[in-house]
Amino acid sequence: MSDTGDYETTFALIDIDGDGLISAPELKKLMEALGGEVTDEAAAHAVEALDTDGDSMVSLAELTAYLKDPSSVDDSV
Ligand SMILES: [Ca+2]
Ligand SMILES: [Ca+2]
Repeated sequence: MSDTGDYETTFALIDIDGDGLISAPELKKLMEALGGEVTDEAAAHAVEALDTDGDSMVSLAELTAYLKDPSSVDDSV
């Protein structure tokens, strides 16, 4: 299995409605599963941190870039 395959699997788990993009509500569910209470604002903020093309959604490419190099994402914005 390639690295990309692993990321695709992770992505598919997060992308609940299967439209190929991770929305803020989907990321919120993931964050809640990982760490408890998450506000809509925090979820939207997290999507913005990962979103590099400005469509307010996280694509597989954007998630992969983050997972490969988390330090590349500026989550202080
Ligand atoms: Ca989705
Ligand atoms: Ca995007």
